[in-house]
Amino acid sequence: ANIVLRALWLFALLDAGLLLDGGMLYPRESSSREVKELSGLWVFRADRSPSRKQGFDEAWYKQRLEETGPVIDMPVPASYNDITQDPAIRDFIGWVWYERELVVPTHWIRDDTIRVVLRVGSAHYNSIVWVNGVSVTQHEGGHLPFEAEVSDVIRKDPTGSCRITTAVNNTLTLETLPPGNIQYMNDRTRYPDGFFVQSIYFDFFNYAGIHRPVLLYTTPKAYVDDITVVTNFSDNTGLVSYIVSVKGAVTAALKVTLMDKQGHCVASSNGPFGVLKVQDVKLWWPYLTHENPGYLYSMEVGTTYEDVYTLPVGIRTVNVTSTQFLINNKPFYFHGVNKHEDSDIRGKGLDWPLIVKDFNLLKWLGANSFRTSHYPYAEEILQMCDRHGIVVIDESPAVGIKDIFGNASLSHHLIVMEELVRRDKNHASVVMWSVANEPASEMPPADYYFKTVIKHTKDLDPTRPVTFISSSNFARDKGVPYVDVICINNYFSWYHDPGHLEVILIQLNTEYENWHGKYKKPIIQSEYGADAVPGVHVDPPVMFTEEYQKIVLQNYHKVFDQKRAQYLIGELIWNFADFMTTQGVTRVVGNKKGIFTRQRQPKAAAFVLKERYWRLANETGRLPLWTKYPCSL
Ligand code: BDP
Repeated sequence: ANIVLRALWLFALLDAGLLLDGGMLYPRESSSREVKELSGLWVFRADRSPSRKQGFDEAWYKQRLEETGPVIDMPVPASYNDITQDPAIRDFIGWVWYERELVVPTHWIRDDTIRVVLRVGSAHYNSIVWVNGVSVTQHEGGHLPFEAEVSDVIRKDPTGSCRITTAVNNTLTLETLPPGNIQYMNDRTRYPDGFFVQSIYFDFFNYAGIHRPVLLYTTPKAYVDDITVVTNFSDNTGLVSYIVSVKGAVTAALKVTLMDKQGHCVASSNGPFGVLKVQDVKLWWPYLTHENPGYLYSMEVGTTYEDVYTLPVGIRTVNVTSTQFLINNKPFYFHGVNKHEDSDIRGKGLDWPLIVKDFNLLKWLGANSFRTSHYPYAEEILQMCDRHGIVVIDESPAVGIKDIFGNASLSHHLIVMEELVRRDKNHASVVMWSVANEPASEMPPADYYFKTVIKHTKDLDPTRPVTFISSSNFARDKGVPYVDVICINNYFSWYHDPGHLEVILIQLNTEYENWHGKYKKPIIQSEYGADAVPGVHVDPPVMFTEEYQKIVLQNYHKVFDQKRAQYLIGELIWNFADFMTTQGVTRVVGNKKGIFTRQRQPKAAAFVLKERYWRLANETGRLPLWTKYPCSL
């Protein structure tokens, strides 16, 4: 019955009143689609005028940017903040302008059956895009992609020359996600003329710019606009329910083929929705729970008008009980990390060497999961998770929501959840949505606010549990009744009772008993940790040393080991690596709670965690064959 219900839900989606129009499939090349990546050097100019509006007043988008004034080189993707030697660029607030010129292939111009789409993987935060001086799209919020069809605009110039201008503004207000506030300091005896600061309520540097690849891609006029899959299995049979939406054709016959890794067809179907049955299914398993984790099929969707799109599909189920998290009906214990998109020079810019290094470190550590604290990560990272079997708690950018629960914030939050689910719904690795981090949910309006956001998320995707990340106010927390899994952050012996390692056992125990006693839901320790400045040693331990960080972890682990026999279903260290923050008296060149440095070298705590995670994997999972005799252990 469950299977039928899931399939029915999918079909009901066809009619659902979604706020967003259209799909957001990851751009992939196929026999019918070309992709032109625009990564590399762009031209850049920050609008330093006091109003930050000079660019609009002078319509910089109407000409080449270098004709408007001084420009500099800027790599894309990357945050602009750490690229130059100019502190005013590092700390810049307001509009910056990017430009890239290119020539599009002649057949894109001549063949008007080709649809050309411009896509931005993400830009922080508010963006406006022009092509050859014509405004083509606008998007609010970072971390998520947006796109626009630009066929007509580029065809106006038969030479195919194409000038892409993007204005990006990193200003955060009470109605953006994350929220922020601009404060003007008008006391001229204390601050210079025009002085203002951007207040933020989150603990990472507010990097800005074009953070993920910009590209042009093509589709035929009638094209596959969106695909939704929901998977299930019974005994040896895998079930893939799907819906395909095609745009640009009144009727389109569809052929859907599911192929295994060897390229053999294992199931096929016709029509815009259906259920594919896979005999002798190879399920998608997390890393360290199976010899062959992260198994992906390929679902090839083809239309009679000859658009072809291939989606990777992992077949697995997710369920939650009052004490367990089940993947493929087996209890799953999260032993993983919280990350940031953050590194030297690039800031939050997507960087392949960094991504691959981080996955190698996750595997070295024996981590089977991470949370995308505190915003959606690049799709390329989620694709790696699918392939390597790294389980993901996918978080929205709602971090630092204090007393801002008004209608405008709420509507924006709903749209962001919709953009997030639309983008990530087909990733096997994504097993739970997190709607916010540490909201001030003890405030009365938070009840309606979180009830609405969580309900909307469940309507969008009834197949995954939903949570938000709490910060230890169990008695007052208004949103918790609506979540499926309780996720808690706490920093005993750090922010509370600093220096007193001996409080951890009792305080953590009390915390868990309170939460579970009241709500009867499984618990994930979604953050815990301590800052350690690498290379600083004191024994007996004191705060900020590598020794102190180690003992904080070890004391937490004692309680984890008692509670995981009962209802604790996971532990995620804060943080995988050191990361940059706003300057402040508690931050010594950034947050140092990483078990790796920002350059990805291990601190002492990394070895503690590695030993533990491999032990947990041995107890709870099945190690892949190649790890039976790992030379590095
Ligand atoms: C937690 C926040 C996280 C911070 C961490 C810390 O969720 O963003 O970086 O505290 O202070 O409460 O290190």
